[in-house]
Amino acid sequence: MSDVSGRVSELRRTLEKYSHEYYVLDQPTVPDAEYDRLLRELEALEAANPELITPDSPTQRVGGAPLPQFESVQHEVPMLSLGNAFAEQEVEEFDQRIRQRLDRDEPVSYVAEPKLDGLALSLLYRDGQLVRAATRGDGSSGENVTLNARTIRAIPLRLRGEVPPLVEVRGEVYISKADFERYNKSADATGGKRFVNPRNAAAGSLRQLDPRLTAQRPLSFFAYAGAQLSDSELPATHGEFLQQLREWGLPVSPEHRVVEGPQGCLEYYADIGKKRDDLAYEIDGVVYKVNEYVLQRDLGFVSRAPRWALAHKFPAQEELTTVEAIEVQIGRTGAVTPVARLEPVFVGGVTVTNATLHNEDEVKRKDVRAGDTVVVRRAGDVIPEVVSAVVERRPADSTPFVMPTHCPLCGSPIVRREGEAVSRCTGGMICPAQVRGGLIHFVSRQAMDIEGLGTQVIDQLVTAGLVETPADIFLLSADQLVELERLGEKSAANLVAAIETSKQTELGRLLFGLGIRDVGHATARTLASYFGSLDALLGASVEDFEQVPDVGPVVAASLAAYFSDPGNRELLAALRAAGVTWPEHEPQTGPAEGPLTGRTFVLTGTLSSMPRSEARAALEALGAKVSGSVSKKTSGVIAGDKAGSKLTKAQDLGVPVLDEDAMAVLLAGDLSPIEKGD
Ligand code: 9MJ
Repeated sequence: MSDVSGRVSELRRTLEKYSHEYYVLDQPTVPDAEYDRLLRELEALEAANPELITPDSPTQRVGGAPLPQFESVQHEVPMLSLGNAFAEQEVEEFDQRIRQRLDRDEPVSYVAEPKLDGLALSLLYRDGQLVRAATRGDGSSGENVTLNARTIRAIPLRLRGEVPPLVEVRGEVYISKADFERYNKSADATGGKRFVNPRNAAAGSLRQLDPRLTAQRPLSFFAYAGAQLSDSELPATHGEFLQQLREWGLPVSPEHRVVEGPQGCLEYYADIGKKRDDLAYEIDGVVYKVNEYVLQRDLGFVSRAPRWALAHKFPAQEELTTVEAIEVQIGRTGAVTPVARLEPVFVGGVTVTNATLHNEDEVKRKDVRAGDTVVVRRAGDVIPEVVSAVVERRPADSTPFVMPTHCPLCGSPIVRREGEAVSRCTGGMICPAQVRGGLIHFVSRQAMDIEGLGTQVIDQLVTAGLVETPADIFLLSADQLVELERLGEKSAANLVAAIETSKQTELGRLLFGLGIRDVGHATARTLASYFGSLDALLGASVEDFEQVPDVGPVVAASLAAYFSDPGNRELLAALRAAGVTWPEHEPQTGPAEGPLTGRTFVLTGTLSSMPRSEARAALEALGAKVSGSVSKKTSGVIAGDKAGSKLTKAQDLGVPVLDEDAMAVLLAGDLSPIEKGD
């Protein structure tokens, strides 16, 4: 028995250590699978020995039946709100008010913290044990969400080290951007309800009456304040207290910093603003707090907000506006994108007049209509999008969006292939939108890189009938260009020079510029170095293309279709005739010869024996090709931990699925794992 109880204690200690490394130190030392394995072992031991179960055991996070309603909790110390500022000047004024009140000339130290956009939570620890969790509510009383908070692994059930008998910790429950995306993706796949934004996701998840539902939501937590602590239990500064919280085992944002004066605050604001898109979670601004607790006390409160803190918000990333119309845009590949024309609105720091609606299904899913009041979002440099329509404000006579049946520009039919999300104009090169898009792409930086040939000049050249195909660009003269509106002699001469320079190019740039479906600039470069010359590409078959690293059956088919099309071959001949040149070399020697020559494998999931790159190199060294997508011709799919859709596809197609042991057999040159039926 004592052996069992010893193992139980050891498992709990180890599991707590792993959680701490993961959530507090942000330095996991073992894969999730190891954590899960130990947790299952502990669960089994506790099931066989129920007398060993303690409330702070990591197995006891989810428990209890759904509540009929949340109990109300009176906050012993009110949970305050924060004064808001948007402008720099308001930050200066905040600091001035503080120094005036403190009658102080020298600069004040502040702790600057990211302002998380989630839901505020109070955690009460008695003798180090979590005994109560409550939402902020109206600040005086909130809801008792203890059972739900216990399911959040970032919240310790027990604090570490020396802890005062009573500690209240406050912080923010949030969902990381990645978890939010993942959740919505899986909601889409299962027909579940999506979350509108990470904040709603966090709030909605924490306020579930059934803790088992909360447990399934990927909630996280950062601590940023304490309450109910006596002076002797507190360090002198807030900066030190945040460190104390970390030592107690609570996750604290690593982004906080001690800064001097309003200048330091503003520098921090600018720095975080730059990092914002790269942070794992959403923030809506920063919070400045006077660092020294004696000064905080002297400053006190005004109405419900502390005088010693200020929330400096970023410009709103979501605003309301109205949709004036929904129009469609035709891209260079003919893709038809519905776009909402908006009543101009200032959001995310710029004025937005258009927002993409992505595709037909997306418009249907959001049911956005002309005349609707909508929530528009612009986050960072991401293109603005319509988040949702406010149905209550919908005009009575509104009608749902209908995808046009014909291209508004060339009149060709718009079709949507089965299984695809995009609708496409079938006009090809008779569609001016596709011609224009193709030309803009052709001259772009990663393609032919013709400086001075912007969208406006291209529009003028097309309208004037001077350019129909990319090859025509290289036949333009300065005399022709001067005829264009707004193009002076100097600009015309510069443009002719830029066009001339661009003729000496690289095969990869040209290939990318052609705009072959599914061929991005990385693939274009790989193709160029693999084949070495345009003639080698013109002579290649689908099978040849499939031999190229990273080229799967879909891309190979696009390439074969492109290079066999007479119009495209004519264009390439015209480009060569117009003087476009590039260095060429012999085709790369094929893959290594070995027992796996002629076999294609797909790697998926996480391998535990070696990194994927190593497995790939080992397979290729034996002559195999490693592809990114599964087809009937795939010889085998090697599936590691958490393999996803590729594994499912292999099973559907009857392609052999290999585990890591089978891969080891294969790497020893033994083909038995992929030899079916014998
Ligand atoms: C957030 N939301 O990130 C406070 N907050 O401090 C931070 N909120 C706060 N501090 C006192 N970092 C009241 C609210």
